[in-house]
Amino acid sequence: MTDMTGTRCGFVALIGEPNAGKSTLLNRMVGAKVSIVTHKVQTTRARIRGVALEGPAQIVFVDTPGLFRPRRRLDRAMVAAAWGGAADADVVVLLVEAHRGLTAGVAAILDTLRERLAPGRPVALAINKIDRVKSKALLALSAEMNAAYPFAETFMISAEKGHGVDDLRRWLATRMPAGPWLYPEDQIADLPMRMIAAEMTREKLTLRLHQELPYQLTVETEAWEEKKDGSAVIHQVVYVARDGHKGIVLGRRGETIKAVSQAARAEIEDFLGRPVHLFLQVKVRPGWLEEAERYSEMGLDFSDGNG
Ligand SMILES: Nc1nc2c(ncn2[C@@H]2O[C@H](COP(=O)(O)OP(=O)(O)OP(=O)(O)O)[C@@H](O)[C@H]2O)c(=O)[nH]1
Ligand SMILES: [Mg+2]
Repeated sequence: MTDMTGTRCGFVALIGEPNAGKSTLLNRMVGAKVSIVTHKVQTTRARIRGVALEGPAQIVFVDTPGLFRPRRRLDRAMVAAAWGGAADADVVVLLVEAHRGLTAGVAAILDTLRERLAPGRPVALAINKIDRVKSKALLALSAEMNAAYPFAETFMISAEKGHGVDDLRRWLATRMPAGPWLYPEDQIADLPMRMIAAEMTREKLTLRLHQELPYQLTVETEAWEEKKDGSAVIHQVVYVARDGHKGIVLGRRGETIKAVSQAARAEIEDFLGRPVHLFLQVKVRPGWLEEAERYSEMGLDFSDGNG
């Protein structure tokens, strides 16, 4: 048992524009893939907690959906979830892409931070993807960002390669309030396994499908059965909004869904460390983007999508 005197524990919200690298950073901090990552925008849909330890501190990282101007119900619910994560955090880390700099989207986030965040709540700047730019550009961007907002600290990182991530974690640890740890020492995520497994399948679908289609689908774990031999039998449903989408998800002779199923199964097996039998079913459900139950399955608040 760890000596629990002098422990610290708190929440760190990772916010930023879609594709900034928030989920990549969360996984890097936790040391395991608990949040899905793709090269496409709007991958993360809900708040995902990952737990990291740094000396006497337990840091609960909260990955959030990207912040952008929401148009549709799902957009609005995602953006509301992200701001909710920021409001509840002890420290906010704003991720900005080094090669894109202070975009209109980043400026809009800074405006909202000024309006919404409790005074005195520290916000750290993490300039991410530094592997993509020259160091001279980084200094200019850091100066520009710090002129625009009073950041508590600035870090230059590559979430993907790991540069600067340890420094950031150490600094965050010192900012955590004193208090007992919220999670057992060996816990790395706070998301039901059924949902993690559904997210892994959604990642494989997102990577394989083009354009708007990934936005128009959602994956739910319907049944999970533990077998005596230690394996798990998992049934998932892929909900699509249109008949035509079903054919695309299945692919010619079911090739697409088969490949997705194999890739997802491998990843779920890897995460669980035991054999998995994964069964995917595609269902057409035209109104799913307006169904409260689909939102709660994703971990979102349906009413946040109103207005
Ligand atoms: N070159 C480079 N690419 C990175 C880095 N960090 C993340 N990426 C890539 O950026 C893309 C987006 O990463 P995500 O972690 O999914 O971004 P996100 O901010 O969670 O995106 P949303 O969930 O859509 O808001 C992926 O293709 C990552 O591999 C980095 O440090 N360097
Ligand atoms: Mg993400």
